[in-house]
Amino acid sequence: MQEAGPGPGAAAGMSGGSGPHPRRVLVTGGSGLVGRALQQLVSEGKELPGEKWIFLSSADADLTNVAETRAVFKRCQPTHVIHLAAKVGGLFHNMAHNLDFWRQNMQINDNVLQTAHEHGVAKVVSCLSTCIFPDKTTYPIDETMIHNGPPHSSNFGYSYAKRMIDVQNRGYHEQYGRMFTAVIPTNVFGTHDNFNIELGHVLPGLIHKAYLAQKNNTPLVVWGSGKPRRQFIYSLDLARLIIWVLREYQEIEPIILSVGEEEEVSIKEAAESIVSAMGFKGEVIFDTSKSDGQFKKTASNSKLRKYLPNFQFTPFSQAIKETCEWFVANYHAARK
Ligand code: NAP
Ligand code: GFB
Repeated sequence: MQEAGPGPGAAAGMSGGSGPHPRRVLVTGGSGLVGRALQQLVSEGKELPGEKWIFLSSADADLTNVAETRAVFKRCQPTHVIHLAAKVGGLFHNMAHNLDFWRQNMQINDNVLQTAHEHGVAKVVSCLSTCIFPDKTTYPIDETMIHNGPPHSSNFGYSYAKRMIDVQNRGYHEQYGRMFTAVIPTNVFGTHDNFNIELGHVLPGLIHKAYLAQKNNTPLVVWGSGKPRRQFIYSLDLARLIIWVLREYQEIEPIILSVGEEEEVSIKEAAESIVSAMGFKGEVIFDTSKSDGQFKKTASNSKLRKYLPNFQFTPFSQAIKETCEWFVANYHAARK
């Protein structure tokens, strides 16, 4: 359990927002990709005076277990919760374990939301994902479309579990007036990601593979055709937006947190950015025997832009460069 006490300065450009002070903000999943980005911002002084931030890992409590969930809430006494903890994986991990993704995420989410309710937590911000939207849809996707049809078959377990958070949030608000809301990030990447090639997401997987290809003088193998398209958000940008949601966003309905549609890139283009950032000079080949997964899930960030028209995302090439440099410098400590 990582704790950050009252920081040296107020969060830049953030008002106090709703809820009691001093705040005790409990971050479930605090040791993961997004959690570590939040930790970095808080350690840089983004918390408000008098706030205490507590970052959990599964070592502090297995949140699929209700007794452990209750015990850690009792210990931490949070006033606010950022709920990131989840069984998370890339396309190939999801395809192989849809039931596990369903069961574990359903258990985690029900335990965290019900325990937060029992503790009278003032606000919970949970996480959905742009990959949970209906596969057969019009574009761009927006927040109103979550339940308009089945998700892509590759990750139906994860997708349905995540959709239930939206149902739970509405239930806790309708029945108990709880301010339980959610964000819908697009594909996230950054330092402290899961760089495991079999289980992780595409960008950390390609960064790890490029590192090994360079070291072993072998080709870089990109799985699939490279044609699918994705919007990628840098974990530090997502963390900045999540802090804003915690303090300012007052809707129960979820909000998409993504770069604009115009920032969407193909997997091939993403691979080229990684090749450039890693300085890889070898051959790049596409293994089309591997699944492409969902072709696209182009999401609109116009709701976010209505609130934050001037928010600046880190340029993709800069974020990729920072992530690659971190991975090379921390190869032995990185999750892989
Ligand atoms: P991550 O790097 O895999 O981290 C997952 C976090 O959840 C870790 O802190 C992990 O703890 C914790 N956790 C997993 N199972 C747990 C359990 N049974 N009990 C307690 N803690 C548990 O995930 P992430 O990428 O940061 O994702 C954070 C949130 O963003 C998730 O809700 C995810 O669905 C959502 N999201 C992610 C993406 C993406 O592209 N990464 C995109 C959209 C939405 P340990 O460190 O101890 O394992
Ligand atoms: O990030 P990713 O695994 O998940 O991306 P999704 C998969 C896409 O990248 C497919 C291609 O088109 C793959 O063929 N790809 C190329 C690779 N090389 C690689 C590689 O080395 N590793 C991986 N993983 N892919 C996930 C959902 O979908 O999106 C999850 O399944 C989650 O539930 C996540 O929500 C955000 O973007 O396809």
